[in-house]
Amino acid sequence: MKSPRQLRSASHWGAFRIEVDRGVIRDVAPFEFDPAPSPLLRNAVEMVYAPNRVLKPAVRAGWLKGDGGAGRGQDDFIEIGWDEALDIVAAQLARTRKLYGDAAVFGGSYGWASAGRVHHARGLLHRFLAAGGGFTGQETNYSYGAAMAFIPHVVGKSEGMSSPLTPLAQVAENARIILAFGGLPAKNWEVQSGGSGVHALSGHLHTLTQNGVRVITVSPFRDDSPDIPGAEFISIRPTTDCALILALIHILITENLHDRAFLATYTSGFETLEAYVMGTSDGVPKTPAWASAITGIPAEMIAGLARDLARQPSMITATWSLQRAANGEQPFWAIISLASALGRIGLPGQGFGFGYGSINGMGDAGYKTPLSGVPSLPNPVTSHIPVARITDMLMNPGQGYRYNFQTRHYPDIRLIYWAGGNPFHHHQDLNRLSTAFRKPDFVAVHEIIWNGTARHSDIVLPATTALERNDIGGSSRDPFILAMHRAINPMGDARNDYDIFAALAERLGYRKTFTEGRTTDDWVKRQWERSRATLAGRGIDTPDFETFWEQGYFRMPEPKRMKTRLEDFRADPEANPVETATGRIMLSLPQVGEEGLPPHAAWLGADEYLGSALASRYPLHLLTPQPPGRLHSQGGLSTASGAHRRNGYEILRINPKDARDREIADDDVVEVFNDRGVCMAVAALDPGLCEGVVRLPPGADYLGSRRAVDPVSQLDRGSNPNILTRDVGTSVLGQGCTAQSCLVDVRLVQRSPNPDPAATKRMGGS
Ligand SMILES: Nc1nc2c(c(=O)[nH]1)N[C@H]1C(S)=C(S)[C@@H](COP(=O)(O)OP(=O)(O)OC[C@H]3O[C@@H](n4cnc5c(=O)[nH]c(N)nc54)[C@H](O)[C@@H]3O)O[C@H]1N2
Ligand SMILES: Nc1nc2c(c(=O)[nH]1)N[C@H]1C(S)=C(S)[C@@H](COP(=O)(O)OP(=O)(O)OC[C@H]3O[C@@H](n4cnc5c(=O)[nH]c(N)nc54)[C@H](O)[C@@H]3O)O[C@H]1N2
Ligand SMILES: [Mo]
Repeated sequence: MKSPRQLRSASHWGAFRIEVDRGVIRDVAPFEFDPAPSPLLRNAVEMVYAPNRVLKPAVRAGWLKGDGGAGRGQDDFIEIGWDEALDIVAAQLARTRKLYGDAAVFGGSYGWASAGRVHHARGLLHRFLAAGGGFTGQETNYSYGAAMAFIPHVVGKSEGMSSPLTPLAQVAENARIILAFGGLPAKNWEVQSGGSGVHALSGHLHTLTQNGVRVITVSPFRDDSPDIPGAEFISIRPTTDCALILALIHILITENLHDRAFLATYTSGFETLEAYVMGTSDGVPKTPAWASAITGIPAEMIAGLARDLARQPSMITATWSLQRAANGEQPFWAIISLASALGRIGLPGQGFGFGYGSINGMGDAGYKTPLSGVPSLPNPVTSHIPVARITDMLMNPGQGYRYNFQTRHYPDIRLIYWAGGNPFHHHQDLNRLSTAFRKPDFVAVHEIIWNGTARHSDIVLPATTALERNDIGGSSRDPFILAMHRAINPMGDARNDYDIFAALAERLGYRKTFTEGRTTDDWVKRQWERSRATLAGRGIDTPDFETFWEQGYFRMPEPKRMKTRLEDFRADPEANPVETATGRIMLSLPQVGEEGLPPHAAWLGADEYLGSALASRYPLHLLTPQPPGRLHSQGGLSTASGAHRRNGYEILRINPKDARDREIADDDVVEVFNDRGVCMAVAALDPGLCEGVVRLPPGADYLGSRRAVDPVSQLDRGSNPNILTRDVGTSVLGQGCTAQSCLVDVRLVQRSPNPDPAATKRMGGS
């Protein structure tokens, strides 16, 4: 493919231009149309040259000795040649399929990989394994898995978690209040899956400010509130939002502020919810005073908020993190119930929508930018699991479990294949996962970084990064389709995931099925042609491939006004019913009752939160929000990520009072611990954090290996909080990840070598 004059590429954290000098990337510059380029931009380049880059195929020493997997995560690796490596992987796949069947191959391989859509590692792995007979996969996601499974039962399939939100521009125009559970944290808008040309949050915030919309954040952390004049903040104890929302509904009912006509026409089951909220069904009225004791929010403030919402047009949103907790289905169901009681669903810019604070591009104008990767092939195996149940699956083959109103059974996994994800970043209770990963006969990983997942494999195959291959990036919610030019030759012996799979398929006798005779560059051109065809169908002209490739981007025209969510349903509920059992929004679901849960949104508490029994032993609630400075574990050693570390450790935010109780000062090295494990961090006192709450972003490497001693302290412990988080599904409804339901305590390990006198004084003060 011809190289353009200006080299360009994209990452999940934005598009950029590249300066190359004699085969080395010298610098990157922001995409010229991005109004707010991300400070993470250089991460893409720093990952290419990272000191822990995987450069050659390598096999685990213990595997060569036939240790049955016992040394995974601990062993040394021995570099081997590509032919030998590919022979090993092909032979192990063939053996597993023959002896144990195709379901014994686990290829779920959850993970973000890189931005380009052709070289999407997980999609390519699925295609490769499907063509070879099939595999056990993973469904839903870590982001909003519980809601993804459950919310369609409440509002219908096409109004589920993947459908577009009401554009924020319409919200700004029509709503007077945005009630944002979890706020609109700027750090989350740095990234967008697939890459983006525009970082849109600052623009939206400007419009909201101009239109005088009240943005009310409810969160345990003040910084989640956007940095705009007049932004309001209500501090709440983590994972107690559902209690607050029920109390808001209680006020609406008692003060007759609820929209009875809306409830009667557009919803079903309100009476059941009402009986619970008023306490007639369980003897506990969900009053503001009741909610205040759970949430820590003054009762008068709750009542005032309910009255404000009843008076003014509103949009109610929550970050996805709210449902990444025990019974995480409940706060989302409660929000839909509250929005129904307010009766504003389907009116322009009003109602509810989840995730405005979660990721770049939410609430876009409705671009529907068409992008596609190498197509999937049908998977003949149906034993897939809800994504976050991986350790349970590995530990308990054959065991039955309830999920999404079905009984399923875990398959018996003998081979794990991972490409483009880092379970030793993303999963909970990592010491348990580490044990589980030693069970299968064989583990193969494609990686670009020597991380916890690579070290838990038997063979690591070095993959290229996006800057070493041609691709096309972008997101359906961004106005740009982005050319991703190969800037340099592959580092070391790295190969494209696609070429690795093609070589394996060759050995296994199905190369043609996998490649269809195409090279990766053929696929890049073909994917552009597919986008073109889709756009032609919408009457949008596009240039030919060569012109697009030289230009480096294609900008979508501004779309026509997009509808507010459920606008058609509101206009005519008979003609446009929602796809639920009653054709209406279901505030009560009898089949939830059959699962042993209340049949309506309910406050169920949790084993781990500030009000649970365990809080007497572990009195701090640990939140593990998305990391600023990097995407999950990607770019962990980058400069931008380093700006959020101190002395080699991640920063643990702690309320000054909780710090004082433990004689901890700013910059002290601390241990964060519970019964599941311990990790280390540097303390930062932060009065913006709710008392009893600590905050440590995930993404640090899992150092459950003697290869990875901490670079500064030489202590063999890192800052990976997923050592501490719990690995139990949200509930039988969604079986999502519950990382946010986690109690810990913190103790001082080492005084800061250079204490900041001002910080010490601050501590002694308040
Ligand atoms: N405690 C806690 N845990 C969480 C969360 C939380 O909020 N709290 N959030 C969860 C969420 S929402 C998510 S989405 C997950 C994210 O979890 P992941 O998506 O697994 O995290 P990443 O670090 O992005 O992992 C991508 C991996 O792919 C590798 N990679 C990148 N490009 C390529 C490529 O082209 N080829 C190959 N072969 N490899 C490549 C990277 O080096 C990296 O190791 O984490 C979840 N975990
Ligand atoms: N910089 C950066 N941005 C990212 C990512 C990244 O890795 N790096 N990952 C992306 C991905 S994959 C995803 S899925 C999204 C996830 O998006 P989210 O799930 O929305 O992200 P979080 O940071 O976990 O949570 C947002 C905020 O919710 C608040 N919060 C936590 N628990 C509670 C609670 O119980 N109640 C209330 N009211 N608030 C609470 C936290 O203070 C937190 O700052 O982020 C995306 N954005
Ligand atoms: Mo996510």
